[in-house]
Amino acid sequence: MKTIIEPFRIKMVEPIRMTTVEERRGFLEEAEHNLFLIAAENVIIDLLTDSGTAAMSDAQWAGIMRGDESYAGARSFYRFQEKVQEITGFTQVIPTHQGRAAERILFGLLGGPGRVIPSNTHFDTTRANIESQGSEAADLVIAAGLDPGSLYPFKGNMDVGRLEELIRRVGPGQIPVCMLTVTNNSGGGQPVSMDNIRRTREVLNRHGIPLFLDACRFAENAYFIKRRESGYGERSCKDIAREMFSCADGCTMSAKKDALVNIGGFLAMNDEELARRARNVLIVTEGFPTYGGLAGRDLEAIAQGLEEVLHEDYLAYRIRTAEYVGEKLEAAGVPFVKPPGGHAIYLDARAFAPHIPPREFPGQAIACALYVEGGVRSCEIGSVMFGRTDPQTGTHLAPPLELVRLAFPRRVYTQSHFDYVIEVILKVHAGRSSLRGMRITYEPPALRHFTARYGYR
Ligand code: P71
Repeated sequence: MKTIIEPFRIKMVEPIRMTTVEERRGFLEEAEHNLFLIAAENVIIDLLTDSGTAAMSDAQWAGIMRGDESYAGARSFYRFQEKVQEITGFTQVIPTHQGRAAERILFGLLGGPGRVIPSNTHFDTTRANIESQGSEAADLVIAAGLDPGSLYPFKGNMDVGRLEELIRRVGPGQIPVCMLTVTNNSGGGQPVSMDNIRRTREVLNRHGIPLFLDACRFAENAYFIKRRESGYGERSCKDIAREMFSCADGCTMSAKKDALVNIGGFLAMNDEELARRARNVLIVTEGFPTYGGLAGRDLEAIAQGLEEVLHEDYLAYRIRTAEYVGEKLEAAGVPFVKPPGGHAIYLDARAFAPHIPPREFPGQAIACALYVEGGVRSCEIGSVMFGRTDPQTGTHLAPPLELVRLAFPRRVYTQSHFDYVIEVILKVHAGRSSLRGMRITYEPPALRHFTARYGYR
């Protein structure tokens, strides 16, 4: 059959509260145009993030009941550790309450002033954790990864030439670790090819630099490799994922994505000495090494989720969802990052609202309009999230892409929900000439998108 269905039945439902355009205008004003500050109850379709928003399976809920809540050495920890070891091959497994806790521990140990940490593209929390250690976060994605229209199949790839150049310029001694984000979230959820992971590895090997995967969406990346890279079509996604991890020395993981849970993460690696130091930090900030800030039940749910996320029927449905939305937007001439990513559709705000310059946050203006029009909550990934003001000149330094991400919670929304989302996007697109630029009226010192306030120009 050609129709790819949601490969699950629904046995528990959560009602959606409907609101009117007028009500939503009021909610947005109360939130000073920051969608993070809107009560979820006042959102109809919540595509703010795919992080921690998955629906768990019956088997995961059963695991929740089985959770062993012993402080030390809980049975649930051993099940979790075994599953992470099976999929990643890394011997040292350290649970954390979410991805950024793993990042903070890793960069706290390896970062420091003068150090540079390259990646294809660091996500916001990763960049913030690197910069808070006084280190520099360098984004070295290939040129196609910055071209929304390019159909290159692996737009998340690292530019290995630029990586070599960086190593030559700053010296390998200043680069304690190199990251690869799979899939590349800030660049449109685009995958990294196995060939590119290997070539990155080879360059790093020559200079004795370890490679860590930011593995949030490792299963979606594995599925793209299966579908797009020659030689992988007949391999299982689990096998491909194992091969991806086998090229790295460790990983940080937000289990809130491809472990299909609502909270959790881990840091994993082979280096026993580094792991010993990481556990010492963990005990101070997160908890004892067999729970790391999580409940035993959370560890059970992660172990089960890591297994389920690699099921091919699930991944086929997952990737098809973004493709489906992409086909409808393409047909209507709405600009978005092509090909569609694994976990989201990213509208190309520069092309969508070319009359609004980056310093007036075109992505934020579109995100606000999607909310007012249809109660659809999305997330700006552009000048709000990654833009900076030059401290010398006061001019706006725009990131390479101005995007609005509509991220898809896993196993939560059906095809008719997405048909509704498409209708809302098309309506906002039809009225795009009336979108107005915005300005920031308040911003915190770091990660400003979470708490900034806005007004219209
Ligand atoms: C996402 C998030 C979480 C988020 C961020 C900003 C606004 C809303 C929601 C988190 C990631 C990620 C990558 C590649 C590390 C983290 C941190 N993403 N690396 O995409 O995408 O993980 O949230 O568990 O701490 O919405 P954490």
